[in-house]
Amino acid sequence: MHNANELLKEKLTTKNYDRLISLDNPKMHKFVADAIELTSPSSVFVCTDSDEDRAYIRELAVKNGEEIPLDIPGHTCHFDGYHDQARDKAKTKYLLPTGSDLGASLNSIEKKAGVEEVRSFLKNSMIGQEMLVCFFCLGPIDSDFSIPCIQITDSPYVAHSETILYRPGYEQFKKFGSSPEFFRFIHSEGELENAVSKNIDKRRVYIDLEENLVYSVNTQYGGNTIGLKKLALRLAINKASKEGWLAEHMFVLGAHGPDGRVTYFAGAFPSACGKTSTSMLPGQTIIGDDIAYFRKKDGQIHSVNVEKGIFGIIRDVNSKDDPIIYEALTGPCEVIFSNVLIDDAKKPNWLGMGAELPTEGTNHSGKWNKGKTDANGNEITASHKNARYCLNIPDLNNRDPLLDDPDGVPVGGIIYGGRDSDTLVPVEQAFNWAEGIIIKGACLESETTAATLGKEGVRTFNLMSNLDFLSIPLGRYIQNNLDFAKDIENPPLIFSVNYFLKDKDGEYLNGMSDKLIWILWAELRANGDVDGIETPTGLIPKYEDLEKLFKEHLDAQYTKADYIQQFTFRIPENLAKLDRVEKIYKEKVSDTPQIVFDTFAEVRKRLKAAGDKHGDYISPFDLSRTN
Ligand code: SPV
Ligand code: MN
Repeated sequence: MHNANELLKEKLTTKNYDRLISLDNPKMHKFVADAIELTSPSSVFVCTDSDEDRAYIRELAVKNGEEIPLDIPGHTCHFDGYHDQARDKAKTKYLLPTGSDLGASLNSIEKKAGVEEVRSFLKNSMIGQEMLVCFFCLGPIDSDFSIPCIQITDSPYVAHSETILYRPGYEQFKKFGSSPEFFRFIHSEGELENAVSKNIDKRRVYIDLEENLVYSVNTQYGGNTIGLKKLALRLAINKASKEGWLAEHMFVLGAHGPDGRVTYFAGAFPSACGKTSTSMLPGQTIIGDDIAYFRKKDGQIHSVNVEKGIFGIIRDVNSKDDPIIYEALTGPCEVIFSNVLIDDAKKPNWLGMGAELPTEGTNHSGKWNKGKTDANGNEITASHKNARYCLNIPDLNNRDPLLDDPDGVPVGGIIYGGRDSDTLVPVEQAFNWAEGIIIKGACLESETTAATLGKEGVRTFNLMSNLDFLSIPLGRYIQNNLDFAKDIENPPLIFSVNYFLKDKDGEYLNGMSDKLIWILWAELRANGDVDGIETPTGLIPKYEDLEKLFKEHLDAQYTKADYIQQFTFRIPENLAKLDRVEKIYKEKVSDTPQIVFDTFAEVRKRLKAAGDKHGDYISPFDLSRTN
């Protein structure tokens, strides 16, 4: 490339050139110039933080057909291609420099070959398109947590989503001058056919950890394209590991205890396992629903939401189970719906919305009518199971007042949850931080969902629900988590929750709203207000505390029979889980810290001793009598 500045001057209008040049950052200029040279856009738009520029992006998405205006002002719908409906794990790879090793669990490609391949797909990919150059900030503005980012994309849908999901970054870039420490994302949807990416076989998401740079091409689905979301999480995990903080796949919630007390919880759940709905629990306040950073401040662990919006799964959002989101989705605020069913009245419809669905309309398969099948003869549902909505948290009436606090919020508890039909009780506190990280976080398993491509319902290991996004060896990641609280006097308590326990007939043992009770019990525990009953793996609630919480918050009678059925400790299932997970660490994770195996051995001993004493299935009342 010849001089970056000259190229920018030549290709950009004066207005856009001035916008770029008034950010005094040569590394960023070089990145933009290289992207222009590579992708050959017909024009370049440099987006500042102004309302006018954001409106330009919004309107462009409609003009180019990537978004369709819906009946309510501010609402639009975007469709991804039929085979581009979820994160593509197989084609998401780390660009691995010669001589480095991320361990067998992480998907990688030799760097030189990978860069060549992805750049060949990006070559001339923006001919005839406008390149959008956008600046955002991960985490609150002007904070120790902030990471400035630049997103280059030819998709106004991607840029529009980011203006909703992230804090603006143009002014941040100005403040932080010529520092080379920022994340870079380049995305092209590639050739389009009916407004969707055509060359799905050439879909790639390649991540360069040395350069803090991610390439994404021939895809539109948000999880593959919205740079600041899961692509940035991968970069952040690597950065955090070097700098001694944590980047997690977690919501952050203000749980409201007695007398106006607010205790903040962060929680990790694999995609489509109740993370967003936990962050939205009635009567509580939301900081974030997907990605959190953690740093230590004044002897406490503090956390921020990396985002300011939600890219949530719309399936089963209805006025009864998710009233706050439902209200936002049916009211006049800015929302991008994706992969839902649009009817003649330009209304969005989705599975589980609590109303009868139309029998025809337009969805991710084009013109749709009930019974339509795809090329493989599978019935196409009205909306895709991974259909989503994208909205601003400030538009929700349950936003927490500390959402944008540059210091974040102090964390009182960490929660790990997954889709588990037969093993873990609904809520349990770990005995201490290390056991929490190892037995709750590092043992997390979940049955797969529609959020990634592939078969659903398969029990899979998902370390802290962050496995899809890890960019460092698994053992190191666990060690970082263990070490993080070492110098903290009273670290947050760690809990597991399980909303998906089933009885022998396959019926769920809990209602959707019960999760509120588990979180409020955790809130009481975090403040020392109630005692727990010891199990081999931690502490579970006493019946009378749950009975009171159910009465007070759900106006429900929680019976002893419910309690026994749900909180019976399952020794064989817990042992089997331990065996499954231990096998993975033994066989696949060569850098597993020894303390993980030692803790497994210790917990296995406790499980066996409890089984010998009480039998395989132990009623919580029997456990409480022993204590
Ligand atoms: C998830 O799948 O965990 C999401 C949506 O939050 S995605 O952007 O696809 O990652
Ligand atoms: Mn997520």
